[in-house]
Amino acid sequence: MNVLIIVDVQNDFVPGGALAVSEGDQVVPVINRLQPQFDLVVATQDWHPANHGSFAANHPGKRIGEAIKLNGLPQILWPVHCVQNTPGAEFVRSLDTARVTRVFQKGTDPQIDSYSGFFDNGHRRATGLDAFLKERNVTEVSVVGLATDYCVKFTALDSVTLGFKTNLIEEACRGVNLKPGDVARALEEMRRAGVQIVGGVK
Ligand code: VGL
Ligand code: ZN
Repeated sequence: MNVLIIVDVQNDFVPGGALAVSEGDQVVPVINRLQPQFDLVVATQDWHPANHGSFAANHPGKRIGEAIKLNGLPQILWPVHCVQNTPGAEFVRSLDTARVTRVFQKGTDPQIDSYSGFFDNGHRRATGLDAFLKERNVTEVSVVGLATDYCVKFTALDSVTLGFKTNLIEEACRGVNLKPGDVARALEEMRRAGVQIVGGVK
């Protein structure tokens, strides 16, 4: 069994959103076209409470893009984004969700961020995605969505570690590039870890 994991294709991560990824909207038609090739489709959703510790606004005097320690873990400070039950947290309207069998929400604990769809950034709590996939005898995972250098990367890296044959479909991902070259470095890091970087729609 293979699965397509659609990472964080939410309004705040596409142009016009609070943490807009350049060309983030362009992944949507590609992902819609890919979905029928998979036995199973799931999605992750960044789903923060308003008091989340990853928001610069919750750290007086700190700026967006600054690095801090949040409960002992390195944390980049972001604009307020993907707040639970706000339009920015909704999936992009044009994303076809008819075949999405389960949504895994992450980043709900105000004290810790969660880039991966599998675990929080401290690997303390599982989202249930690993168990869900193993119960369904999934052996091969393909990851798409936003953002290549954060949530997509950490989801793919955890997937490899958890024993899944893991592909990243480059054409169906876009990154933040907070620093120039971040996406290229993320792709290299994934490749070194055993993720197959594949071009696009077969
Ligand atoms: C993400 C930064 C903060 C992502 C989520 O989906 O890649 N990036 N929260
Ligand atoms: Zn977030």
